[in-house]
Amino acid sequence: MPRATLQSRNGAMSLPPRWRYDHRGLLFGDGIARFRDPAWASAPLPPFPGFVEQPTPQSPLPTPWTVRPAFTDHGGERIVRVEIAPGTSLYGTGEQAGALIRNGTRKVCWNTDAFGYHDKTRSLYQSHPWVLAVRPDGTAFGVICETTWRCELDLASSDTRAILFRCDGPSPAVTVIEGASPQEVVQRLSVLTGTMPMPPLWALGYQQCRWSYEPADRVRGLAREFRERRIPCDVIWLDIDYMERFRCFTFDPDKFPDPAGLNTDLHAMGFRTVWMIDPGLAADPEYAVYKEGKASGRFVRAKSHERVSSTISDEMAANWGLKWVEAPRDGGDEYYGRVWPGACAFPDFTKKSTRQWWAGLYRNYVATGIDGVWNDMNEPAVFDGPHKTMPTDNFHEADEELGGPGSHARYHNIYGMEMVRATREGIMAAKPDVRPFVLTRANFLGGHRYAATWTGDNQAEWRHLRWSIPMVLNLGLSGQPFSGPDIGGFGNPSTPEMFAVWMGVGALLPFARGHKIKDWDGKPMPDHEPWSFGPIVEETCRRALVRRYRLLPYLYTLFDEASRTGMPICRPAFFADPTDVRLRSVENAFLLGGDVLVVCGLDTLGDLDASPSPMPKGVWREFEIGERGVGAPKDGERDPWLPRMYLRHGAAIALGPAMLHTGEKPMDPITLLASPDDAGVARGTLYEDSGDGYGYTRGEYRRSAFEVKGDATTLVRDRGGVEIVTLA
Ligand code: MIG
Repeated sequence: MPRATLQSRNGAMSLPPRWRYDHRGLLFGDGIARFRDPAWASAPLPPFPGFVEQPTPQSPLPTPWTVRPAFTDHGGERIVRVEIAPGTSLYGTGEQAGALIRNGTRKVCWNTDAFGYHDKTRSLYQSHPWVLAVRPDGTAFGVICETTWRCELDLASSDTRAILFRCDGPSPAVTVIEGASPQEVVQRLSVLTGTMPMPPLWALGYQQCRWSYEPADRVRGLAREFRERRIPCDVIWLDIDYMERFRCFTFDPDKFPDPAGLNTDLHAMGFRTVWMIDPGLAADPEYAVYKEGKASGRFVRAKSHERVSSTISDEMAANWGLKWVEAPRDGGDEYYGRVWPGACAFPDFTKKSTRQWWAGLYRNYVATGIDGVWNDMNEPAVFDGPHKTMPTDNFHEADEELGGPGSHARYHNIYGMEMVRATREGIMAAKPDVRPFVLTRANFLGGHRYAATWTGDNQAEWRHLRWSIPMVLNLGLSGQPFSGPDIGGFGNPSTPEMFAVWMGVGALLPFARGHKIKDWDGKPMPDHEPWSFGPIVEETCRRALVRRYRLLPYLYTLFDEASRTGMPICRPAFFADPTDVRLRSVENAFLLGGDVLVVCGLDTLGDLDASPSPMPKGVWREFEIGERGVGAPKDGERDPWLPRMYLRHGAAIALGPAMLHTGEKPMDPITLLASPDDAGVARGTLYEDSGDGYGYTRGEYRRSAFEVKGDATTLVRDRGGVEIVTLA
């Protein structure tokens, strides 16, 4: 029985709590067990929306089973404590700035529009009540605190021998995942939370964004400039200013009089387009979408004091000091919050019928040739709301599938996830033959099933550039493999050097998009395109993107793996050897898949004082990828701004030709880059399909495990050649 004291949210210390253990625990699959507070055992367990489906118990716990959460109540919160052995390294916790290793940090799961965030910011845009723990011996476990309510992940308690969760709302069930390695735990997490569906190949290309490219002719000019300068790019993004007075699903008649024509022109140049849609709908009786929504009662309701909570009796609520207010099913008025268009109403995405209505709005919209959708501000961000969001006593009509009618306090953290779920369904219904692409700012554990993400409004500062890597890594360790930062930094002007270095790093992260804020210091922000900083930076950007495009066959293979197994695309260096504790906090280097190690020079990351990070054991051979040549870099030929790349001993990866966009030509010929092991053999995998559509679900793909030995390979392809380059 742990004797540590507990600190409550206001910092007060109290007597050692009385911890309760679930001595039953139930096994839900290989290494997956669920526990409940025995004092809550008679309360119905609400569904947990992070899961694909609510798991069913398979058997009692096997013995031995070491990780057993303890439960208590304290200061009106439900507290879960999971003991950790000394030397345990903690990761996950979703989206948070700062160090890769999360020991000593606190995070509050409460989706927040966190403009200007930094490493002390407790709540960013997404919530993942999930901690991954890697023991000193390299075995691992993970803990899911099954709540959608506000929840603090306290890894900095005076009780440092424990992971603590402090939750609002009813006592959560807690799922523990055991594994022989962190890789196994992360893959088992995806058994519960699902995997990312395969995106279209074009979404792996470089993407150019800014707030906002306008009017339409500027967008055309931007597209032409990419092609004229021969800088690879697949996607151009349209931020809010394309809308008519910020009304979603409309186009400004002066600036964007012919969106279909614009999309056609961009498609002809080999570009795809992604356009923004926000959740807030102008509460303007003349605005058709709002009128329709109001008439059919689609919106979140404002406060009412009656409770309709069905899961907890009044007696239990009083016993455990619960303090929330629930609104009646039929009660209250439409809630209005101020966002871009002024007063807005917000669709209640917790209802299937509302999601279907919302999905239907995309039909005419994407018929203009829009390829992907960007859902922003879906925490939801509300300019005049408490803590920049809705009041917690707003009311959602939520279906039973999510837990039934309840307060915003209960559904806040999944608002964004339920929105992108609807958006994805809408695009799929409108374009049944292509794979949807949705980018979201807010999300929740499991939300990678619906949308990719970016790390929100970062700043053009060296520390933000450095945080890009651990943020993407911890999102990957929390189930979201498809993420990246705003390359160049969203706020503040970038320096030329910072921009070049950021492009080099960003080009090797799963989602690669340059983006920039509209104004700065009351003045319009200067452009931040790859050529905006003169020819030297432009050449570095081109080299960075040539690397990415030639790596696409390997990268696409990693997306295939992530979509089947839940393995992240970018992985922390310690995945190379989880028993090597020296690697636990390496964050200027990361693994791209299992075979490529990317090392960013600390000097290039602006961190001159840090000491160099250790390399994983074994032979890692450096390589460079140029427009034509591939192989070991020669001294004096390296671009000092770009990260170095190393290939694992015994690995072979598939590279494609240089191209300006993914649809320019087939991936021919394939170049196999090999780093032979002591027996002279290198092994790899290549996944190939048509790059879009659903043929791959009907067997129209090829996944080849191949070998390279000398100048021979077992890789078979129908067309195009196979060239072999061996690193000696
Ligand atoms: O209040 O649409 O994070 O990427 O450019 C700002 C304008 C709203 C926030 C997003 C940012 C986007 C911006 N949006």
